[in-house]
Amino acid sequence: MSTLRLILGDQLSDTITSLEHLDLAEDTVMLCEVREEATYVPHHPKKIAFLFSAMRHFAQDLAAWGVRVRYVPLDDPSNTSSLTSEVQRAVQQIKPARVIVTEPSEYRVLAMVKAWQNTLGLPVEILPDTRFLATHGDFAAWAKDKKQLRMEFFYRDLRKRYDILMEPDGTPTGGQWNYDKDNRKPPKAGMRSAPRISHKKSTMTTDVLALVKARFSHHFGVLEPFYYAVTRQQALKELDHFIDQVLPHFGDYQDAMVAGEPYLYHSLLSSYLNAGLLLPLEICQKAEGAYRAGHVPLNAAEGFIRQILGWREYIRGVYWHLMPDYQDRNSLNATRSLPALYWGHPTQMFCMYEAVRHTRDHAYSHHIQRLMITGNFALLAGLDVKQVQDWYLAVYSDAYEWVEMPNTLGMALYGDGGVVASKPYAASGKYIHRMSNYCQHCHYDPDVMTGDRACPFNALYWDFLVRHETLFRGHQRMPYVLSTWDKFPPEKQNAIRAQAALTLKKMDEGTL
Ligand code: FAD
Ligand code: DLZ
Ligand code: SF4
Repeated sequence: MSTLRLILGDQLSDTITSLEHLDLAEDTVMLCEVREEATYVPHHPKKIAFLFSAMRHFAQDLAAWGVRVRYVPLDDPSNTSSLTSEVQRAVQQIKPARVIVTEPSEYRVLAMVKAWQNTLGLPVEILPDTRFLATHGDFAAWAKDKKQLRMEFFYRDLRKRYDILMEPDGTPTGGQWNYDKDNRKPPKAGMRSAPRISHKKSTMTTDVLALVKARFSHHFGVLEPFYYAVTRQQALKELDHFIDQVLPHFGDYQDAMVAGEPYLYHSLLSSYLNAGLLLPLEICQKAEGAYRAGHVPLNAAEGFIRQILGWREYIRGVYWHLMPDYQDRNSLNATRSLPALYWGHPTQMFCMYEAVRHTRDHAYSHHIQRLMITGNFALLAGLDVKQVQDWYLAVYSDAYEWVEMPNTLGMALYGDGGVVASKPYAASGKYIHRMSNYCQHCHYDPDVMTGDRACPFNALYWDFLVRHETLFRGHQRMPYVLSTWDKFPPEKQNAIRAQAALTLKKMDEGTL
């Protein structure tokens, strides 16, 4: 039966289910670069270039294996600009008997694909995405009857199921499930990022860079230099480099931040993983292999594996379990407009400047910058949850709604009321001072609460807790923090709240 098989931009894996039972004589595999997907939020130019170049290289490989490929570049004059209209156009021209697609990773795109059966007038088969390690059914079965969802227990089940860092007697390797207490070291003086590899640009990538420059230069973010891997072979090189050179230090400095060092010991693998160039199980198995070979300490291997086998799968589980209602949550009623400093408007807050600068230059910042700098600031300032989510979705090369939304709405903004985070990740300047060397470069002082030099995080932290005190006084893990506030004399409380109001005013005016 002649089949049109659609591969979406984040489905670039040769094991993707939509390629199973491919008939080389009858079938056509289709990929399309469309304006609608590149602009529904203004994606970072590096992200668009990465995805388009990776899509083109993937299509080239398929064609080399003898597959009939229909590739629609963005600048093809007949390109109709949306996934739906491109599939429609292909069906009219090729006249297949059916369309096959692996389930899109985002609810929005799944809803689009589900409508095709009616609009196209032919069968549209949606296959499961088997690249993830837990199915939607697995997550739903695990979540059923649980009062509170917690990643740790979901992760332990997956460790057992996939036999990762497990001993033959069923106990976790090293006797513990979790080595986080070893993984929160502040940076050492003079600490630098591990050396990184870069990749030679093919003509295909050079063409894509010219296209992205011509069409999307007005989006926030710097396009060149462009050093991303764009093929599976290159992504595998990134993985091997990380395991050999970087992973040994990953655990210790997972939460550290250093001025001028965007990467430290993080893997930079999320963009490749989320687009399908790498698979989660192969990454976890390589990390475990490095530990078993004595090359990597257990706290680093376990800490890293937990991010992928634990957090990544759990986050996806939450998204699909709670969508579509999840997207409308705003449990703290956060509605203040996103300030211009998120788009690079000058600020005297060095930590925010640094996190936004890394984002602009690399379409990347590491987890603690996302959570404890830009995320923490948005939480404390009460920034609009949708605007903040759109920002995270646009600016990071690894961002797709299924992973961005629970991380932003749930983990960073506590907007899901505590599904992802057991308590808000709210912190004052003290935390940032401890975990980074940012404050020594800053106009503000992390030890000062009020006045011109006061670190904005300090007053905003207390103001946030007090704004939501009714909720937090009834929260299992928050009342002890408010008991400190209760001990402040009224004049100190008033001064802090006045400082917070001034800080928000300056933020809105663009003078913070
Ligand atoms: P490493 O620190 O090296 O971690 C290894 C891998 O673990 C990552 O590549 C990633 O695949 C996985 N991982 C780690 N933490 C998480 C997590 N919380 N959720 C899911 N996977 C995780 N990650 C995305 O992939 N896409 C996003 O759009 C995204 N948005 C985020 C928004 C906010 C507000 C926050 C706080 C976190 C977000 N994350 C997102 C999670 C995390 O910050 C990134 O996965 C990580 O920074 C990617 O860099 P890395 O590959 O160097 O990760
Ligand atoms: C993010 C993105 C971009 C920028 N461009 C395309 C594209 O041109 N074609 C495509 O198939 N996918 C693209 N994507 C990914 C989609 O927006 C979306 O995240 C995936 O289809 C998963 O649902
Ligand atoms: Fe950030 Fe405050 Fe430190 Fe400045 S003093 S870098 S604003 S935490």
